[in-house]
Amino acid sequence: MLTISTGSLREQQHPLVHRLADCIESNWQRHLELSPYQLPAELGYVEGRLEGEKLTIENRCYQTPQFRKMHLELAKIGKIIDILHCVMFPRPEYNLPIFGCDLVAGRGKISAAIADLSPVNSERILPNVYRHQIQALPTPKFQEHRSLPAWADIFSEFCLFVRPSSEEEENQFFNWGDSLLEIHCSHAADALPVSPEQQAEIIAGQHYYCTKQQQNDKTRRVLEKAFGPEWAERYMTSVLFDLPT
Ligand code: BLA
Repeated sequence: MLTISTGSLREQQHPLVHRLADCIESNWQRHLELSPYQLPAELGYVEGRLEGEKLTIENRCYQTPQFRKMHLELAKIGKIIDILHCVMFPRPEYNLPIFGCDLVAGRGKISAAIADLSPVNSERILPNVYRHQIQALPTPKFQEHRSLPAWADIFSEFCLFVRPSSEEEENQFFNWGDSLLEIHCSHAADALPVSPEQQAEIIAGQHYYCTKQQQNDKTRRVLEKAFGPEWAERYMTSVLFDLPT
């Protein structure tokens, strides 16, 4: 069994980023058989400068029998911005949604918190077992829901995108993310492979998901400013949202 050693960057980050990073890894360890996933060399730990501030990126990446790539990325820009980015890409042999989560904290306050299980099958609808379990969760209540940009038609009807306004709301987001992971990892652990026709549809669905996520200009801008446009393009297409083969 591969044990995850907890990193150091999260200790300097917003408490919700730190807690959620630990929670994601603990769900992974509890339910799945992890092996290492090799990111392109030199992109595991990256340092750059953005407007005079140091930008640090720390990547953790694993694979399992059900997931081709499970990626947790933590990034810090000086004392100004903390980011948590997480995506679990299933192997196309399984009809499993893509778990995605992004947390952006600016000057100590979370400005964007998003978590979803996004369907990539041809109907673009979550399997019934998922829907029932998500519907049975306590509905989290937030003062400020944020609206999704135009590229974001990939998310499910359960997608939560908020600006938490208190510690209580941060806890609700944390619990929601933990519950999605618990549901997802426990189903994935006993998933059965689908037919080759369905696999082809799932590959197409994952392609669509990745090409849409690559259109997030807010992510791109941060990376471009620190590392230049070519580096940002390579990072977005080979580390954050690489297409399945
Ligand atoms: C928004 N993502 C953002 C924002 C920044 C980043 C700065 C704007 C925050 C705000 O409006 O308050 C930056 N996110 C990053 C960077 C990385 C990152 C630099 O992950 C990585 C190095 N983004 C994802 C995933 C999802 C996602 C997996 O990476 C969802 C599952 C969503 N991020 C997402 C969305 C927005 C966002 C929907 C809002 C975009 C908008 O309002 O235009």
